Amino acid sequence: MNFDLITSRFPLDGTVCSCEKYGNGHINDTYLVVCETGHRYILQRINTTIFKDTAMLMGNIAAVTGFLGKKTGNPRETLTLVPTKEGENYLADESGAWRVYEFVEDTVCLERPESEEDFYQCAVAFGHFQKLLADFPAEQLGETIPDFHHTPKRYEAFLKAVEEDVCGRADGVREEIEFIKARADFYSVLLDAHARGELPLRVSHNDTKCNNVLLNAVDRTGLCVIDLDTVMPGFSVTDFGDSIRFGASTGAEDEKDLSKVNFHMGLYKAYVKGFLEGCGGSLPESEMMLLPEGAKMMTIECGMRFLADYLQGDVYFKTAYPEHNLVRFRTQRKLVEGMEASWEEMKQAVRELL
Ligand code: ADP
Ligand code: GN1
Ligand code: MG
Repeated sequence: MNFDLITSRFPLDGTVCSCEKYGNGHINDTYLVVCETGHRYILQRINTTIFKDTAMLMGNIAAVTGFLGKKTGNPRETLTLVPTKEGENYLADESGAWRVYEFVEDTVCLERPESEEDFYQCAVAFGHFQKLLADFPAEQLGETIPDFHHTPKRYEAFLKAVEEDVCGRADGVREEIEFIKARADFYSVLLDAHARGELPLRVSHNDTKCNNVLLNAVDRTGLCVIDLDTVMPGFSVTDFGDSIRFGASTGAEDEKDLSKVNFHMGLYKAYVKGFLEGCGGSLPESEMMLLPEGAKMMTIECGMRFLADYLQGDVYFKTAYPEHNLVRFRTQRKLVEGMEASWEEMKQAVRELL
């Protein structure tokens, strides 16, 4: 990859001194670019296999960051795109599609919350993000990955992967497959609630891991929501749920030792509190009572996506070793079991905080 050539197409602040791999995302290739002036940028090669319509994707991001920038009035509170020298919001060349963001300085980005307070702060940031976008004209947004959190369709895709078994891996994971199949009745509960009018479509983030929010390094308060590739119409409760899936666990998403992975009620409650505060009372009670369903749905959905990818030969998520996606599935299963075991307490926690 000729990084000099790529960076030379953006109006950066001085000569580039270094360009190095950065972060732990599973989808895009992210680099930290440092200029001689000390000015830093995030350079990303967009995964165009997954995000097939780059122009639509970048149109969404430009619209959302422009809207948030005007609303917050603080450049550190939202991502700032750096257009190319030609004024385009991304660069397409033979090595791929590239975009540049201003690096938001003096922040921390956590792979896992280090305390309930950290997690609470992430929740406030994502809840607030939802509130800020409540009056965004949703019809302007394209669906960057159609049916991204349509769990029944994810389940169909999973069953297809089992049936096709292109790598001959299915026999080794029969028990895991059964775990997903045993919960088939659950997968439509959010869409059913939507059909009944209890769960409206909103503008949502759809990938609310805590490493997709930057905390202010000085006081560790939530500052800036990042990774906007999947901002599209969606449900509030799945935004909540994806955070719980990733953050309300005592172990990493790819922890091999399952004794270290447990659903953590204290973290869950801290997140419920922060999310409700961040939303600022903008969401009705009937919708909020589905937060636990959102948490379990995102966890089992992600589990089936990991297992399907394992069966398909690891074609979607970046993996570091052959069983990586299977290991990831198993942590999600453990979390689902934990949620099922404390279901009433999860519901009660929402009731108490409403
Ligand atoms: P992916 O879609 O692959 O997860 P992200 O957009 O989340 O990629 O970026 C990967 C990581 O890079 C983030 O987790 C964060 O640590 C860092 N990052 C991304 N954008 C910025 C930014 N503008 N300022 C500071 N850090 C950033
Ligand atoms: C991917 O891009 P990243 O690493 O934040 C994925 C999410 C999954 C997550 C699992 C576009 O998120 O849906 O929940 O990995 N993003 C996409 O860690 O598929
Ligand atoms: Mg990310």
